[in-house]
Amino acid sequence: MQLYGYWRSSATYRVRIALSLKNISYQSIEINLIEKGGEQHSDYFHALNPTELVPVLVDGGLRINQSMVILDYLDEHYPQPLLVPITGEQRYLIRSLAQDIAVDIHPLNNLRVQQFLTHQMKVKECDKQKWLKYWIMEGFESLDEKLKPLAGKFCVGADVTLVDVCLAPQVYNALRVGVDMTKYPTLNRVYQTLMQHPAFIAAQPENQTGAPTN
Ligand SMILES: N[C@@H](CCC(=O)N[C@@H](CS)C(=O)NCC(=O)O)C(=O)O
Repeated sequence: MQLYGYWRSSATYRVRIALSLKNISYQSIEINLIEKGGEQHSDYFHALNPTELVPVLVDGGLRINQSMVILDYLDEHYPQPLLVPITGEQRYLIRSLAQDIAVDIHPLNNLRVQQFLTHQMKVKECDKQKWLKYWIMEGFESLDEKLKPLAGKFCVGADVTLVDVCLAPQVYNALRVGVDMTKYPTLNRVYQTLMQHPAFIAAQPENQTGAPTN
């Protein structure tokens, strides 16, 4: 199994967490999103995913992009531990909370959106930072409210679910742009717990090849 991704990409980070939780061995292939204009735009990567976004998972003859679909694939083929229960109403809740992050928050902060704001819209750096923070804070406010009655040790109860897999990378992004996580006590508490979990530690951006060492 090969994972094409980037150490700082939050969508790749989601997949790394799942691979690590499920103890799946894989080869990590770095696509540097920053240097030389971004390797995601190279002919080599374009042939793999014409959308020019990471991650892409290759397993034998199968090639999947979209991190949430990759996570579905991993849950189906490597069910220990499951990120989404197979039966019961809670699976819909877990999926919708995960999508609150992956579909409604994350895309507004993506690199290509930031690059468009800077180069095409001529938005000043301080206003771009305002944009990044605003959309994360807007999403975190309602997410914190939703998780308050649901959270146990993790986002939904006592076990790690797909919501935690999406939360950790999004909080990582939030901290990078200076969001004050104390405003979101439930998210903050669960994030602190996740950062002690061995599978999450192994998947952290700073623990990947390609990350700066200092
Ligand atoms: N919906 C996609 C989003 C993928 C995505 O946005 N990837 C980012 C990194 S987190 C990327 O490759 N950005 C490159 C760019 O914007 O040029 C997924 O979940 O896989």
